[in-house]
Amino acid sequence: MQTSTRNRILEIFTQAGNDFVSGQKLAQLLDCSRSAVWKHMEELRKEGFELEAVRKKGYRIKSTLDRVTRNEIQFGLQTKRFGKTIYDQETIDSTQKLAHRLVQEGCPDGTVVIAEEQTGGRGRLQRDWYSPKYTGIWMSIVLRPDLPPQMAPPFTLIAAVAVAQSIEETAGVHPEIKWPNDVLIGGKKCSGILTELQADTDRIQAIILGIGMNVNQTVFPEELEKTATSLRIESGKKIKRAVLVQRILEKLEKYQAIYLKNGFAPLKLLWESYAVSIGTNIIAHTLQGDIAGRALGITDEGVLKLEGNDGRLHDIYSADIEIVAKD
Ligand code: BTX
Repeated sequence: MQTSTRNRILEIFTQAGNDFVSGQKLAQLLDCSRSAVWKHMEELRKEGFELEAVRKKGYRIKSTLDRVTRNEIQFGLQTKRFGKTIYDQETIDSTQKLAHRLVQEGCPDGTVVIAEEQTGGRGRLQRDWYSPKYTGIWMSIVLRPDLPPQMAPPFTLIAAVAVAQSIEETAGVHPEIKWPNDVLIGGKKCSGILTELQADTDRIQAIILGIGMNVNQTVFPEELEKTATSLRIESGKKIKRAVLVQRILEKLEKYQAIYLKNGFAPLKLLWESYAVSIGTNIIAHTLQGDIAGRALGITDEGVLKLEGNDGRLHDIYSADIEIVAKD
């Protein structure tokens, strides 16, 4: 079956929600014969969709598993481009690595690489990212905006907003964003974002947004016990990961469009509503050394403004932020 037909069928069922769609209606919407509809449905069944077919009512797709497969994500996804191409894997070293390769092969804007488990998941500066099987979201999204490289940094902040909002809507807990790339609940990290770039001197080739999120874990290894948390621990609920992925993709598509049209300023307000480190005393651990002071805010370019304890103003482009005290 052609990808466009497949995506169209999934869109029709997404709109129908829990309702049945008759064979006749499908034939009409797809502009094909009833027997072609039947063939398409059989192909979907072979792909692993659980289909209910009831005489005189039609078809309905059931989604029951907590898996982050292409099928589970695309059924219910309300986007135009994001997540229309998905590479799903049971086990992978790092979704970032595969995404980088796909960029070289010319994959489209909004391509997603997702895995049930990563054996070599990584954070910034090649730090390890713990990615156990069937419990979290380990995905990379390829963005291909037509922009110069200096406009890339706000994408980390935009992704953090998309992640925080999706958590709020799905788990009903209030997350906070710690500049630039951590999403916390109650001071503990539940999600991290890794933004990587492939670019020429004047044009972005692709932004590869790596999103890691602890969703249904109930325990963590000793070294992360004090600093990490999951949505399940915080909300007491088991969360369907594919639904979270759908919300993140929908918001990212929307916010990328806003950024391309109006810049970062309108999104900055949204980011600030989740920001935990602004207005507090912090230590910025940068590659050039530590700077202690007060975080004043971020610029329209996503740069952190820090007033050092000696009164000097600093522009921080990249750092690990330690929150010292809240006023
Ligand atoms: P980061 O460098 O800000 O954070 C990494 C640090 O976070 C680690 O050194 C460790 O202390 C802590 N940590 C490791 N794993 C977890 C976890 N599961 N939960 C909470 N804390 C943890 C953050 O980097 C960016 C992480 C991006 C991960 C995604 S997953 C999909 C994609 N593929 C890939 O290899 N990386 C990205």
